[in-house]
Amino acid sequence: MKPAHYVNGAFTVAGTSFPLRSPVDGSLAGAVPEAPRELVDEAVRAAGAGLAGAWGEASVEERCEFLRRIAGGIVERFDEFVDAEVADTGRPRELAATVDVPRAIGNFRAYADLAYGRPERAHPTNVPGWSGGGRALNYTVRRPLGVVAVISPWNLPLLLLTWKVAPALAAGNAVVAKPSEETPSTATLLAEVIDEAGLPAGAFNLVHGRGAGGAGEYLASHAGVDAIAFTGATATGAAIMRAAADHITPVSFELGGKNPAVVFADADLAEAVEGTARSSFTHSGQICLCTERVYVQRPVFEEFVAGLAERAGAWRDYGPMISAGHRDKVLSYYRLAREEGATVVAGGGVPRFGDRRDGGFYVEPTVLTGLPESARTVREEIFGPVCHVAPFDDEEEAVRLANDSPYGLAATVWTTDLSRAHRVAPRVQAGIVWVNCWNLRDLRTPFGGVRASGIGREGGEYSLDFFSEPVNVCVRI
Ligand code: NAD
Ligand code: 6OD
Repeated sequence: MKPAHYVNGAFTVAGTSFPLRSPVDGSLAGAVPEAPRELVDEAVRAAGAGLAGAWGEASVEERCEFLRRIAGGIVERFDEFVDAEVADTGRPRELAATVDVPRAIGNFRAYADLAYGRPERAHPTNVPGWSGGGRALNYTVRRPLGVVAVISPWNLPLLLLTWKVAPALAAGNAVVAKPSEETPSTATLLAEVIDEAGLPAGAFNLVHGRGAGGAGEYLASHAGVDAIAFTGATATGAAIMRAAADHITPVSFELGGKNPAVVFADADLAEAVEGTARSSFTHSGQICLCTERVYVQRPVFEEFVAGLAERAGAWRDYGPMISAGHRDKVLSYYRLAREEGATVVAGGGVPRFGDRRDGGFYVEPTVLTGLPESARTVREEIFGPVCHVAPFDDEEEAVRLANDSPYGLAATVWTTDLSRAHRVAPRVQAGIVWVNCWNLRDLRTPFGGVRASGIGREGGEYSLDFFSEPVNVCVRI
């Protein structure tokens, strides 16, 4: 798959390019075109023209039909999408085939259903007051925001891109997407599928390139962009917010996390160990929802740590870090943890496979203990297959520790005490709290974080709310 831009219904590789490396063995895997400013301008112009033309005139029924066609197009080219996602990220094939690509299909189907079934509101009015009061019918219609920039990360490239593109299109916006420079391939395939689905020119545009100093930064500060939906690092969110400030551009932000898991002594321990291993090591910890802080009630602390260390040691078929740079960042935290006084109970280094993967960007699943809560390793997002486990004594302490973070994206509570689950879960300061499970997703539910983990909520009607604005019409009757 050769990455290409898609602007105003045409593919191009205009501009310079930079090399793409396979995270599996570090080999040269291709080249990513960097969209020059003129091409970003053209994409934004095309999106605006699309809104003024056929795409803007499409009814909600027609838009939803396009979304279903896009879902069908991904189904038809399922294996190509899986291959491309595996090639860019090195993730296990099973993950791409059971999570990433099915979720992309699910995202388009879900928003076709949700947008089509969405009611508008009416308020029959009979009030005294200004202008003599009187009877009126108020009704509220939602109109699209306009040209939406979608800027997405490398960790779940297709899933997170379509999670924004689908509701943005469903609500009637035109999109200019800028995927991560590390993972351009499935975005290009998506553009092909959208082209084959016959969306009017300008409705969807794709520009590749870097973030800071590249196409991403230029797009975020563009006067022609009416809203920005961004998923990525908190520091990048801050930079985008500054760029958006000049034009008062609304933003929806899904940012970083340092997610806690709280394991009570009454939990099904085997389930809690297995669930925590999954939540810390799946996709080598490169999911924003992954657990990096684990708090375990003291009576079961030793047994839990031993169980988790065993699972970490036995963890197989894991993918690499996305890049040499990210591998180095994660390894720098493995070193820092030791300097800060951690006990490394599992992992902590680089695995040796005896095959081409030894040239790749792998790190070992790692379990740490013994650090104070003030340690940088416990406070900063690492985004690798690593967690720190600490003991606690009672419910109050567990809630305090879980909430002692600048972030607040997701949390997991393990307990068999139903009352405790309902007491603790709402007190955890995170946008998503799972009880006795992790990453169990229903696309209608609100998704997002508090504090440094984001602004706003996506998912179901929450996404449709962000990607549209209500207009009230008051008719005297
Ligand atoms: P990143 O912030 O480095 O990059 C994300 C995207 O932003 C890329 O497309 C990049 O090119 C672009 N970008 C970078 N700098 C930019 C700038 N100044 N202006 C405009 N665009 C810019 O993030 P990443 O390394 O790709 O992803 C990992 C991070 O994303 C982690 O912090 C992770 O927690 C977070 N994340 C959060 C969620 C969530 O739902 N909360 C989901 C996935 C990832
Ligand atoms: O499941 C989702 O909808 C979602 N947005 C997941 C985000 C994962 C972050 O890496």
